[in-house]
Amino acid sequence: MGVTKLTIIDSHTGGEPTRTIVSGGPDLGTGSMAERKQVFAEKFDHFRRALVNEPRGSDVMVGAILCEPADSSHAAGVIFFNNVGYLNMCGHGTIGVAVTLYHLGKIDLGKHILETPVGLVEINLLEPTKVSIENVASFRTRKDVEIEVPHYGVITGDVAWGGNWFFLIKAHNQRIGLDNTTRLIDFCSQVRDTLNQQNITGDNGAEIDHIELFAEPTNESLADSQNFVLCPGREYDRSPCGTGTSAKLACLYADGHIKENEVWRQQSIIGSIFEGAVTIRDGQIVPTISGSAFVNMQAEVLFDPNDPFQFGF
Ligand code: PYC
Repeated sequence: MGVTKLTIIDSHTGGEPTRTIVSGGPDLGTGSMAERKQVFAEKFDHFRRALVNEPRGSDVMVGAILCEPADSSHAAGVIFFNNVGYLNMCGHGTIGVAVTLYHLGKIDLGKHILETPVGLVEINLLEPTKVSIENVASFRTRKDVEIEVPHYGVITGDVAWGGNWFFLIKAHNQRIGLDNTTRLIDFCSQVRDTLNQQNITGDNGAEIDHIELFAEPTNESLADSQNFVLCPGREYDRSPCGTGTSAKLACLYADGHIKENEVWRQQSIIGSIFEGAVTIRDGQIVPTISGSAFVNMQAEVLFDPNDPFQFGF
């Protein structure tokens, strides 16, 4: 019986997993990563479901597919996805992909360019497990937006882009803690639903699909802030979220709370930390995010045509 095989490498970045398809994935053509993301979604969505959804995956899994870059001087192209769809960019995922490429012997320590659906990202592999990424330019589009959230009252937040669209909330009366995630997920989901209902969006009507809450860090000598990030779907980021930290840095810089090259340490709900800073280039805020990732599994995925759930559910 014919069984198709593909190879994946799993890694985690500050506790958040990335499952990278390194061979045997679908042929997405030779266009830009934005075009190939479209092809993936339209023709090969069953690969996404198979890799990150049950029974092989779980709701928390973020997937990545390595592609031949459109420009051969770049290290690779990458498209990120999760249990409900596709991500524009993914900071923890980029750090995971960087250590995966090193593990495969495809890159050396030092700087390399990755192509993503939203533009070029520079990865700097400082050590085999320590990576700094220069993200796409990040910016805030709206400050102090007030929304009335059912059961929770009036909530104020900022709309910002860090490679994905975020609603960032400082005052929320929620306790950030691993024993409180059910309530945090409910609160953030209600915020996201309210933004959708009120047609509060990112640029060009883009859905704000990530909600980010901030609190004091558990230890001020280790971090400047702790966050909770609800990702598209109903799972939360175990890492401090690279695109969320980028959006935060854009807000901090716009408010004059950080200067160029000043380090901001963002702690996740599980205590992992990213360090971030911004530089200003051609008037744009360009964030750099640093963190660690570890490769923790390599596997061959088997598709058995007799298995009714071979492509997940
Ligand atoms: O690190 O940017 C990130 C991210 C987005 C969704 C999950 N992680």
